[in-house]
Amino acid sequence: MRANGLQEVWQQGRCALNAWLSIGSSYSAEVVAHLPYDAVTVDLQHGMFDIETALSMLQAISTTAAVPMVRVPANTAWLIQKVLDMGAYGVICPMIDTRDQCEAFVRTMRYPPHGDRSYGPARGILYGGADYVNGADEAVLSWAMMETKLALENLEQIASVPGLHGLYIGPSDLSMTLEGVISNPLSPRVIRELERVIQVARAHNLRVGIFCPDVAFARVMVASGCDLVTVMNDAGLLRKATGAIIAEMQITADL
Ligand code: 3PY
Ligand code: MG
Repeated sequence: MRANGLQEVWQQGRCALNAWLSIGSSYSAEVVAHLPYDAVTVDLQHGMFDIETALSMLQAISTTAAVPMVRVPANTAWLIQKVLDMGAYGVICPMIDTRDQCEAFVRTMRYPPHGDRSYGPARGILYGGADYVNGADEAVLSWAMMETKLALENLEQIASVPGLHGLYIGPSDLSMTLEGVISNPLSPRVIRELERVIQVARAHNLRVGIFCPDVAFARVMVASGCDLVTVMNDAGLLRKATGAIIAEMQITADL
């Protein structure tokens, strides 16, 4: 079975760089995945597209070495199993708040006897290889998102669910539920809490990933021991790069 490139990155002691796709286009996904990212995540929660477009985006990503992952919109078994069958090598599940929710998520991700994933691996086999079913439970990463006050209260119980691979921090929802607003830079309370998530992940041998609004914050998160950082999404990067060109051209026009 094809190894998960993220596990290889971590064996080398590196922090992985992940791209985040909110634009529903296989071409856009292909362009991003041809850059030297370690992983590329298709965002079915807040991305502006549906599941069929996600399939073509996963096909585009898998023309490259970047690990294809999906953030699903909810902890919903049929949807999670469909993106697994579509060849996702990692699933990031939002709003995991309790141990029960985390156990249900991990069960959905795994084949019997450890879970209740239904057999029908379709693109899983095309991408992963003929023996996909034997290795999928280990190679395909399950990430529970920690992004609410309630999740923080249940952090230890969630982190100790067997079969879970990682915790993925959502600083925006964390700020919303802790402070009622999103601030940049993040409030000291949010920073304290996300540092606690990193410590608890470490203590339970889990990987930890985080969404970062900019490079400065991502650097701090790498230094804090995160295993995977996402720096902005495709729409944000497009806006930033386009805005920079417009600003430059205005300077030129003023000359
Ligand atoms: C959050 O910050 O809440 C996220 O979901 C980032 O993707
Ligand atoms: Mg969120």
